Amino acid sequence: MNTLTRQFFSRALPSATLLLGSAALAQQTINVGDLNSSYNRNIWYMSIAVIVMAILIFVGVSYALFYTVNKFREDKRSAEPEQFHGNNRLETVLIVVPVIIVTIITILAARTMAIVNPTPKDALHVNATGAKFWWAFEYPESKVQGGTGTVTNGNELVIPAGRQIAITATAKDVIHAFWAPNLGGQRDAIPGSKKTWQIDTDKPGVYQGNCTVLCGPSHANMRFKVVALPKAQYDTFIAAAQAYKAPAPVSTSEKNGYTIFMQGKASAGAAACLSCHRIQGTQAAGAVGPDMSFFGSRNTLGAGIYEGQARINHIKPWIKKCVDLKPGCLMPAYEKLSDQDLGDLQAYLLSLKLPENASYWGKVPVR
Ligand code: HEC
Ligand SMILES: [Cu+2]
Repeated sequence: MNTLTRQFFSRALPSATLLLGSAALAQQTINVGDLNSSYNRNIWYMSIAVIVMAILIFVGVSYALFYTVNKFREDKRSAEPEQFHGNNRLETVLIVVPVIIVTIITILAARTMAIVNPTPKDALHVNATGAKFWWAFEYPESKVQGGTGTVTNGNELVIPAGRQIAITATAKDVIHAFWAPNLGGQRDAIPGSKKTWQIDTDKPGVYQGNCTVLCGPSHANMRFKVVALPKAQYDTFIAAAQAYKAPAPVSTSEKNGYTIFMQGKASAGAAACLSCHRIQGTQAAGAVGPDMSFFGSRNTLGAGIYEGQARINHIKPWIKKCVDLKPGCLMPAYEKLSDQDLGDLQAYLLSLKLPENASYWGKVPVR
């Protein structure tokens, strides 16, 4: 058995958990049976009811079968059985019983949908927009202090634990789909359409999400993280994010990175990054690529394909030519920028940090 198969049997199967990731990438498990989410709980309770009914039916039918076979065994009754056509009573039973069963399942399903679908009044609203091959998460209720627009983050969705989150999904280019299995059901993100539904979890932690519609060559690389913080920590995060103004570049390296980001570098044929990326508190307001406002406080690169140290190691190669790291990546290559310039851009981007008490990584366990 190879490692992956062994892991599948030892970890994935017993807990109904699918294994995500490969040797090169950080491993994280996704679990559609995570009962810390009210959505998953409601579906699970309904499934139990249906499974119990199925077991009762199985036992009943098996009993009737064995009873009949035994009762009419040939050695007990050697005479030819009585011949008849039709049995109204039996036929009525065989119609009425399944109708009752199907009606009960229909009522259960309708009830579950009625519980799970309406948006609760006190839900926190988040807009999730899919684009090839990344996610924008925008908090329409959290206006930027003293500026225009609302708090936005790229590829990392921060939510409070213990509260319903109303996700409104849409897409910029083709159909994508939002799914964070531990937190609830999957929904399509369709250009020109807005769909709202709920996710939630009682348990603070970092959860895995993915685009689940084949949207192009990097569909499987269109990942995201959901970081569920305890309420007080979430409040600190969102308040700091509203008040956030990108720190001014300090070192010479950061200053050069800042200049290239805002103005490009004509001698290296480099277009300014600000036309596609936003940094809150600067003139950069592009929305073609992920928001970079707190890039230094994030832990992923390329919509979740690199994490932690691997992420830092891949920032320069990413800027230089991201299609080499991610098939179909729509960010232009910056191959003519010198290694120094790439390092300076990296230094500037990593300096874009939330205040330490408001940063959200490392505060809750990865689930
Ligand atoms: C034409 C638009 C465009 C320009 C110009 C552009 N980018 Fe991007 N950038 C993108 C897109 C689109 C993505 C998302 C690609 C993906 O993940 O598939 C991206 C992603 C990134 C990421 C990864 C973000 C994350 O958290 O995953 C970094 C870092 C980045 N760009 C840096 C830069 C820098 C630095 C420049 C300027 C030198 C720049 N970009 C110029 C469109 C652009
Ligand atoms: Cu997608």
